[in-house]
Amino acid sequence: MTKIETVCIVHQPPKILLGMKKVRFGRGKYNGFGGKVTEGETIEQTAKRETLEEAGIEIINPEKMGELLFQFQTEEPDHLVHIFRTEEYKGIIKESEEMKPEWFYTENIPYKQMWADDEYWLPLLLEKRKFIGNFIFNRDFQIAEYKLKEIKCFD
Ligand code: 6U4
Repeated sequence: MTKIETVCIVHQPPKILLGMKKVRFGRGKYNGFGGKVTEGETIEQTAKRETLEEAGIEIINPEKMGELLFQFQTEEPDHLVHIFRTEEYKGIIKESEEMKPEWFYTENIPYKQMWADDEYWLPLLLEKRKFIGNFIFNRDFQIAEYKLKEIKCFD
């Protein structure tokens, strides 16, 4: 069963907001805010809800930039992740039980402490380019194979 999830990157050039994931899947990695799409919710609603829960902020006009399928050579199910970018938000950034938010200059993104795929697609997102792709991870969570392509828009 594929897990359908979101990731949202707050991008206010020259900085981006990431969160250090403190629990469960992806623990110890910096990532955008996000989580599973629940029943009756649109994907954009999930992106908003999860960013509010994890970073305490209300994102304004998030734009979908990517759709990525992550597959594993372990028991981990596939993850289909919808990636959003937003520039504006309301509220005050706050640490949650799941995430510790932190701003980074885009020239200083901590790729070594992120999912291995991020260094492939995050530069595209920062240039406001849209993309689709898939990544296959080995048992050490390194990339065994991948495909990534830029697209003009989502159907
Ligand atoms: P529960 O609800 O307890 O299962 P948890 O296991 O913590 O939650 P969740 O819902 O926070 O997982 O979702 C995992 C998050 O990680 C989602 O925002 C999607 C994101 N993610 C998964 N694989 C990723 C990858 N390869 N690269 C990336 N983000 C990824 O940048």
